[in-house]
Amino acid sequence: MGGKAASMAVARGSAAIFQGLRHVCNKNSPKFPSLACTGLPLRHQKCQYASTQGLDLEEERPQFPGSTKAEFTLNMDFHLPEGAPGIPVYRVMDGEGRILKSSEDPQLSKDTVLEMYRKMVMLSTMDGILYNAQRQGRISFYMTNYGEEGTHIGSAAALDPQDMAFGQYREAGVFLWRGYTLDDFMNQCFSNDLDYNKGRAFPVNFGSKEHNFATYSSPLATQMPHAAGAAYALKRAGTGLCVVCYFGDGAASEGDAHAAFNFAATLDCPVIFFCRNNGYAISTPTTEQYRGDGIASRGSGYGMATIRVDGNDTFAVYNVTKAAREMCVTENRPVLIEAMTYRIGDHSTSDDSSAYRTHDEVNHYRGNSPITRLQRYLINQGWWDTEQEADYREAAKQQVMEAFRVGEVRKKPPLSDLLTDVYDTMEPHLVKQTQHMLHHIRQNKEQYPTTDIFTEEK
Ligand SMILES: Cc1ncc(C[n+]2csc(CCOP(=O)(O)OP(=O)(O)O)c2C)c(N)n1
Ligand SMILES: [Mg+2]
Repeated sequence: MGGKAASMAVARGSAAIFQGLRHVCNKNSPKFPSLACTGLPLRHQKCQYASTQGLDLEEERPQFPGSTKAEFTLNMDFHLPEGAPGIPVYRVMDGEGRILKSSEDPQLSKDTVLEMYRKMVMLSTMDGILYNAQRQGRISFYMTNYGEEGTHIGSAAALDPQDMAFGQYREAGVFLWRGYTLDDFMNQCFSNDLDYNKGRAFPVNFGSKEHNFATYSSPLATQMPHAAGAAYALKRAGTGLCVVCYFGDGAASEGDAHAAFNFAATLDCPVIFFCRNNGYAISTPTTEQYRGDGIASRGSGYGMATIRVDGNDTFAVYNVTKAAREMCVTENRPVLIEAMTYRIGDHSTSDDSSAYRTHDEVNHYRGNSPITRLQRYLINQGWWDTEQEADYREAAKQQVMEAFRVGEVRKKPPLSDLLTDVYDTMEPHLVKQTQHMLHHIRQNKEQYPTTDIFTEEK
């Protein structure tokens, strides 16, 4: 008998022994009426009958430190994920903007819902203008948020503005909700002297201390362990605040995502991991990214409370984020939200998505966008009409264009800021690079309209 066959036989033998014990214990013996053997797994049974037979059932409990919940089984059943039902998608409104169950209506005031809607339209308007500005060569890069406005505004509105936010790059609506102004967006995209990043990051790398939003970092998922750490710090400080950490379906494949989930779960960190599952990581569709049921299916593996939500239903996103926040701050535990949505725009201005998906597919989602759905709700309520819609869209365009005009013509940040804030005293290799740079700039001054060339040249 080969080694494998032999071990199978041993396994079958021990299975038979366990089966026997189970069988004996399940007998309702008239001799022992107090017998508590009701078919419960062996480890739950203090079986008098067994003990009279000299059988120590305690011995048969799984004693492995790796799982404190497991029970023995006599059935060799592999857990096949394809056999499990899909994790349901929570929603509040249907596509026509009708509330499906009154108990789920978040009962937001007219003013609040109008503010949410206006911010979503403003975001989309800004996206259109900055996308075209890149096409005209006026900014170097841009990423639109089309289709994901509901995930941004729905979640942001449910949080405390003091909750620390970490993002990936496609969360401009959260900034907008928190009061980051159109000027702030423009200053960053034009890298001018009012940019909070001092011109050191390319467009879309927003961040603001004032708005409790950590600056984006281009390498995917690096924000996730930072978010877990920040949540741990907030817990230790007893602030009653939580952290929200946005990330994409693609970023969830990074090792940092695993590290963040596991740290947050084992250290009981009050962090909401908010996955924007928009169907793509640039050109890679989710069908090629993973074999499990989305990102939500990973939550219980880490021991996290998890929910999946219709990301195009702004009220559903609001409800789950509000409830997740409550769990985070009252129970000190991480929560995973997977918001199902669709990236309507190209990945970025460096992408042409018609190379890997059809116009029909995109148009299907465009017709069911979160903006359309919330607009239908507003119209159903009698709070909005087509005239107000046209007026607001025009006003939004004017506001964005005005901020654009102002931001575009401002000078660049002082070059003296370029190499500061990292080292206390400048490293020799940076001194050398600075000299090279100054030489180059002196020779090409007209190309560098900064507020100073270098401090000595002011
Ligand atoms: C570590 C790392 N690997 C690869 C990239 C290149 N990259 C930038 S965005 C992106 C796709 C991310 O997709 P997803 O997380 O789903 O976010 P989405 O763009 O869909 O919002 C990739 C692969 C990167 N920035 N960092
Ligand atoms: Mg994605």
